[in-house]
Amino acid sequence: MLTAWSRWKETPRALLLVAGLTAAGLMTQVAAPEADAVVRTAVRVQVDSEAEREVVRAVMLDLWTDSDAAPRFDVVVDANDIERLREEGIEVEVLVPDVDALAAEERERLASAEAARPGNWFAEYRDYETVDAYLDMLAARRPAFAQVEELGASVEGRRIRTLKFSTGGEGRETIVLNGGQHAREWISVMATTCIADRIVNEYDEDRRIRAMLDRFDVYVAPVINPDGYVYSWESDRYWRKNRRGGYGVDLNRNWSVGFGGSGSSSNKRSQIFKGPRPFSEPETQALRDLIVREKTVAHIDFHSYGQMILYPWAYSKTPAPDRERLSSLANIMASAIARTHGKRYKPMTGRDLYTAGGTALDWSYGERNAAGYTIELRPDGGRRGFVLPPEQIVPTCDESFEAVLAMADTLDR
Ligand code: 0X9
Ligand code: ZN
Repeated sequence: MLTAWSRWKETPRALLLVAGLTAAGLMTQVAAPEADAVVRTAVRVQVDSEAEREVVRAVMLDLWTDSDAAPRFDVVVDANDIERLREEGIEVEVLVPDVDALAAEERERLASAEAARPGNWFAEYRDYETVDAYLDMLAARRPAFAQVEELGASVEGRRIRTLKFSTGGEGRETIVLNGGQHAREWISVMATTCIADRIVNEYDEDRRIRAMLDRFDVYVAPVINPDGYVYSWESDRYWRKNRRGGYGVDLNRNWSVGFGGSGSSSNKRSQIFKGPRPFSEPETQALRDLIVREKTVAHIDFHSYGQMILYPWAYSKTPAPDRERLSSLANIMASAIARTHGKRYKPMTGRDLYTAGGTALDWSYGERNAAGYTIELRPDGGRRGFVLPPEQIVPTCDESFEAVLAMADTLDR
């Protein structure tokens, strides 16, 4: 019997409306951090009018989270501008007094002997080379069903690789999981690598993993943006985009559905620079080609932060034709997460958070009719933002893996 879930692939293609070119949205112009020039402070602002929003935009150095729904969002400003914002009547809560000091503290920790010590690999963040080598180690452990595959190469020529899990069977439906579209969102790299680790190391004991692989091929690609990731380790902890031309393209604005619409920018300096045309970047091409080549029924693009499960559309207010199913699957994942360590991840459409044109989830759904999600991992707030304490890698992996298993189980019905 065909259930709602197994009929997923037969739903007629969504009619895609090109989002109106309202440039107002998220035109963030981001200044490069000048060495030692200013103390950069992450703050949560509460704005009560478009005019106040403009005041914040005018002074902000970086945008950490945005929200159209709530009048609150997290930005980085010069510490000297905080008083000015308050004088304008804007509520300002300091989240990280000195974001560069926080990054320096993390860098020191990573350089310490303790971080280098073998033991639990997931007790600390790992750099690109180490993650890439770990994929080979995982594949070697279970060659019967795990292989490493090269998906392509980045702008600077680094390889973009994925683990492929397949226990056989021709033309299986496929689940694609990726991390690291955004360089600074390190937890997305670690959580996806850890999900792959669980599949390899717990396959024999966990019948839910076996059930998933009996039914689906699963791809896990932890570092879609290797150049940006390396740059965030070596030069600028808060780098988001790829490294095209030194300015970078926001890979999560470079997909073709809603490309160039509201919530993306034509300005190279913007954090949400969309690039010259859809799929202009080898990193988005690599992931797209995998999703197209396989019978992809679900795609989760992991990000941070905010603890949210976002489903289509991100680019438009129009409800997605499969909105009910997308939302019920998001609720199922949120419950699985909550049961793990009690963390609340809020399900909503991408658009409910803020409009974003050219994102991966909209493309996977709109072009491939797959269940497309962005999961924003920990933390929930900006107290440390992208610099999540390493003790939280494993619990974040626990809850993400539960979400993936719950999704696979639901899709199987
Ligand atoms: O803006 C993004 O690309 C994602 N958030 S992040 O803070 N990790 O950069 C969210 C994309 C999903 N879509 C919408 N929120 N509209
Ligand atoms: Zn992101």
